Amino acid sequence: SKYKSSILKLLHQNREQYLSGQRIAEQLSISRTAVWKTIEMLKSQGFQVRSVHNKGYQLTGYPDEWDQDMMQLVTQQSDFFKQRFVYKEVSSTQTVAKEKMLEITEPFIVISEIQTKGRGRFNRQWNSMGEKGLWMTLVLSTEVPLHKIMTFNLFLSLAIARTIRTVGGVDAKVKWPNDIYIDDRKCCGFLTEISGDASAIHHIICGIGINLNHEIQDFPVELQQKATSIKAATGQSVNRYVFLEKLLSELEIAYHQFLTEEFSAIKEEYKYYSNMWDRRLRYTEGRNTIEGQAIDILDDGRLVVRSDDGVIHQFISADIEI
Ligand code: BTX
Repeated sequence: SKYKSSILKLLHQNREQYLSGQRIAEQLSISRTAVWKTIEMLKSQGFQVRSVHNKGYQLTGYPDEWDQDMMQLVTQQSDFFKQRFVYKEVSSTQTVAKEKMLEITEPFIVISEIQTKGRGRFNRQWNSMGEKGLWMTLVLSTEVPLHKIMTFNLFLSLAIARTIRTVGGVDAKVKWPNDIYIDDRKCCGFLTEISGDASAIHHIICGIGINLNHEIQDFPVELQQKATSIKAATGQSVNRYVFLEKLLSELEIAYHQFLTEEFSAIKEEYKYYSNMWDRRLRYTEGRNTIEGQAIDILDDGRLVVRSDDGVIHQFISADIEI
């Protein structure tokens, strides 16, 4: 229906209260019958709309599957990401993004309900179950000097952790260099790939996977001791649209900060929210594995670890077992 997006927008923005049919009709200059019909249609598409006599309508629930119109609405809140592509199923949003990137020069996002070949670093699998999480790739086209890129993940981690804390109401910790943990379990991982030449980066292709509404049993057995979602940690489901809306605004802020500031500007905050201190962990980079304690993060983003034999190591990107 031609009124779906505009009515949805009003209901979504006013979801804390009731909106009378009269007011909706007046604001959009349409008939009350058109309002009523559209609301019936929204309900048939999985939106829950409460209607109370003398008060009006309130949006109380959203469809389980990503809804295209709702997605457009949420992702257009900011005009930073100029284009958005929402799919029901793709192999990986990274792959789709890299194809699109050849023709698009402004920041854009790719989201899919399901990924059949979601992947992590080093071609590891990323479990991307439909309707439970957020599987998204951001493409940022900009000239970034090579030496700066290592700190991108650190700015980004804080933005994601902040979103999980505000929307999920749960303590989210950053795990260097590219995961977010809740209660020592992985809740989010992201993957930053770049394209460019020897002197500068032209595109950042960043894939983010966040577990939102999984029960622990939803994960494959091998992940059930290691993974979590906001819902599994708090018992409360997360409204995926509200989460995405907040995340995009946090990502935009973090990206701007990454471009204009040094890591030292957020270093204290990063260290504060990090889950690596004061514990002995196993660090692997390439063929090299050591056990020891993290002691610092340098201004360029490198992690400093003191191994059990007292030797100091610096990592650019390590796997850390929690
Ligand atoms: P990573 O290599 O650090 O983590 C991958 C490892 O995490 C796996 O080997 C497995 O042990 C564990 N794992 C797999 N799936 C999950 C899950 N859903 N929750 C918790 N742990 C899991 C991290 O790589 C980067 C992941 C990026 C995923 C996004 S989703 C959108 C985009 N598209 C795509 O194909 N990848 C990115």
